[in-house]
Amino acid sequence: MPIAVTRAVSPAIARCELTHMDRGEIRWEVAMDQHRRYESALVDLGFQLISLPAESEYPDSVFVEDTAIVLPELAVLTRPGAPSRRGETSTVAATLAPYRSIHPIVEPAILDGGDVLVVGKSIHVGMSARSDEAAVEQLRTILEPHGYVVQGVAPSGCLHLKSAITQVSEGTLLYNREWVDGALFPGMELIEIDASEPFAANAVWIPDPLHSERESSSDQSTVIHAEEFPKTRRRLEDRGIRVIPVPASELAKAEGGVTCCSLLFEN
Ligand code: CIR
Repeated sequence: MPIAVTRAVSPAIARCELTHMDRGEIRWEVAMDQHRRYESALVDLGFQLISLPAESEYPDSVFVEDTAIVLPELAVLTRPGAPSRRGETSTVAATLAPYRSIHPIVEPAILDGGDVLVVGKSIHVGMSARSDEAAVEQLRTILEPHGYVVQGVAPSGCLHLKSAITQVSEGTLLYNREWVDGALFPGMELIEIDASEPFAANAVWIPDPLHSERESSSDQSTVIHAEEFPKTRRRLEDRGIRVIPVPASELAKAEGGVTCCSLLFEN
């Protein structure tokens, strides 16, 4: 059964890291409610949910994506770029240990999972303020023996690479041309977000066979996407992609998108 690791929203979320946004009021109850609906969407898609308890000492700990990269062969434990987030990884390591061997990124390298876009055996790493060339080197050492090719790409104007571009079907990426150069992803079809929805490039792709347990298997690709972006949603649907919209406005104020809130993998 496919597994989704999530973590409840920290009661300290109001003290989250912010890079490109001004601080607005984040209502914890609303964020929790939206997060539960995100978890329900994953369960409805056939995932076994491992929902970790909230961590009051780590404001950003709901964004579990940043702490690990889980591949079929192993898991990489990150060393988050924000010092306030480094302590988030230990409970994630313990959670993943029954399923994968754990390979940590070590000092002085920094890496946030939100910067790591895995497309088949190609791993694109955003050279953002949160991830660096030293991490790319360490990833190469860990992953090249398993046939992966790791390369750095430079997004601009956004927090992470996956704020700018995510995979939405086997051969298709959804992207914001203002934040990343689509030409860096040759061989992939590209869907542009609607320009009025700059944060809409972040979608959670549910690849087969991950969702085939409960769903009747079909060629149609499925993504979870923030319901606040209807124009981009229409673009996805026009390309035959099935979109499961979830409310994600409250954690967006913490610069979090839908991919940030889970780690998905096959058992
Ligand atoms: C941070 O700045 O680390 C959090 N406030 C937001 C992290 C979002 N994570 C992600 O895009 N993967």
